[in-house]
Formats: sequence, C-alpha cells, structure tokens
Amino acid sequence: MYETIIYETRAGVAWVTLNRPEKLNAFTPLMHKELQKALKVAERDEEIRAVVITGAGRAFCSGQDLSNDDQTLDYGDVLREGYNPLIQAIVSLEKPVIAAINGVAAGAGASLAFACDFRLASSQASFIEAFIHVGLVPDSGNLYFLPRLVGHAKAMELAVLGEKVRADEAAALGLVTNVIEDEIFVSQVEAFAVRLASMPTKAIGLIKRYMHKSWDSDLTEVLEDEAIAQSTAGQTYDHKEGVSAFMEKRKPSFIGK
Ligand code: LHQ
Repeated sequence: MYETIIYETRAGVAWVTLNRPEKLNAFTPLMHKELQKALKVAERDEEIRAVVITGAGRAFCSGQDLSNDDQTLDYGDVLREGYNPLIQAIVSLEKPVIAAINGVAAGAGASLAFACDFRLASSQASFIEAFIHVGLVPDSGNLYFLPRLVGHAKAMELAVLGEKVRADEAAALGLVTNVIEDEIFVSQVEAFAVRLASMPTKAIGLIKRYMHKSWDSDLTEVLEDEAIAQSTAGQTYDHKEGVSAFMEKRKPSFIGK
C-alpha cells in the first residue's frame, strides 16, 4: 500500500517507518504524500493512542532528497506543498507523537524530529542542521521549534554552524527525552509508546493543543484555555476512572475516551 514508508499497528501504537534507507530516508514528494496519509489514518483510528515515527536502516532522515533536486522548483512551494502540511499534521494530531531517532537526523529530518512531542534517541543518533552546508535556511518548523527547545543562543549556534550534535550532547541540551543503547532501542521505544497509549489520550491531546497555543497567548488567555480544556477533560470516562481508581486504591484502566 505504501512505497516509501511502512505503516504498522500494534498494542494501540502506530509505527510509521521512513523507508528509503539507501538515501538515508530522504524526503521525496511521494514520501510526503504517504506520511500525511499515514498520519490521517492514525488520527482517525480510535484504537491508536500513540504514534512512533522512525527510520529504516542506519538513519532517521536526511532531509530533502538532494538527488531529486529540480532547479525549476521554487523551494517555497516545495515547503508549502509537502513539509508545512506534514509539520501541521503532527502538531494538530491530538495523540502523542514520538520521534524514535535511530540514526542521523539532518536538515528537514531534524525538523521532523523537533516537531514531535517526544524524542527518544538511540546512542547512534545525531542531529545536523545541514541546511547551511547547502546554502539554505532551517525550515519545516525548525526556526520555531529549535529555539523553543534549546534557547535562542544555542539554536543560532546550531543553525549557523551546522555541526553534528551527538545523542549525549542532544540530551544535555534537552533536545531529547532519553538516550537509549542501540541494542535495546526498539524495545525501549515500544515500552514508552505503549505506556503513552495506555494513558488518558484525550487529556494528552488537550495538553498538546493548549501547550502549543500558549506560545501565542498571554496569561489571561492561557487561564481561560485551561478552563476550557479542563471542562472537556472533566467530562471524560478516563477522568472518572482515574478518580474511582484513586478512591478504590487500584490501578486505573484508561480507555482514551
Ligand atoms: C542522500 C541524502 C539526501 C539524497 C544522504 N538526499 N541522498 C526543503 C525544501 C526544499 C529544498 C531543500 O531543502 C529542504 C530542507 C532540507 O532538508 S535541506 C537539507 C538537505 N539535507 C542535507 O543536506 C543532508 C545531506 N546528507 C548528508 O549531509 C549526509 O549524508 C549525512 C550527514 C546525513 C550522513 O552522512 P554519512 O553517514 O557520511 O552518509 P553518506 O553521506 O555517505 O550518505 C549515504 C548515502 O545516502 C549516499 O549515497 P551513496 O549512493 O553514495 O551511498 C548519499 O548520497 C545518500 N544521501 N543524504 N539528503
């Protein structure tokens, strides 16, 4: 069904694997189409309560496929048609999205990871703001997410110098949640994703929506947004279940509704 990605589901988790290992999973227009389709499928499937994005082979994603470079294309249009909707799809998906960074994440591949809600890095992972090496500027949300993740000064340094950031350095910068030894990477990602998929999904979706929105809001707006979100969360099954479980001194069993 897909040519450039693999889409699999298990235990409430959708696994989306970028699958062009010979090009270090570089983006093509078809990969954009397929990724967006997969994210829609994951969004609509009520059984799916967490999404993992990872790469086949030794890389996470090397950004735009430079071997397909068509000089007649306006890069602004390439972004508007492929990358921007992809980043928006990740941000607006009200389920947790985990970037499982198995290897190098370069250029827009790094941007893809930065737009996700969690980043788990293999000890083999690295990040490169590769844009500058081909005379380009960070894109695909990179200029939005990177300074928010690591602060303005560090973001400038990474974006302008384009030096490789190893997994342990990325962890020290707060760029990744965790660094995991390569041999146990997939099983640890799976455990993390399954843990998220058994949590109160509606509440996670609301946290995600309003935490993103908070960057553009003042305190008065955030307080009201919290009230709106809490009103919705307070009416969920999972809220009732959480309270009952607490009172009955048992583990809650959340269903994501
Ligand atoms: C590749 C690529 C690649 C094709 C490795 N394309 N083949 C948005 C909108 C519009 C236009 C432009 O850009 C953007 C956003 C962007 O993403 S711009 C930035 C584009 N990406 C890059 O500049 C990164 C290019 N790649 C690299 O710098 C290196 O490959 C990294 C650092 C990722 C990995 O280095 P190595 O581990 O030494 O691997 P390698 O360079 O030997 O690559 C292995 C193969 O993969 C190789 O092919 P070959 O046939 O020689 O085995 C590369 O040509 C191919 N490959 N990235 N983006």
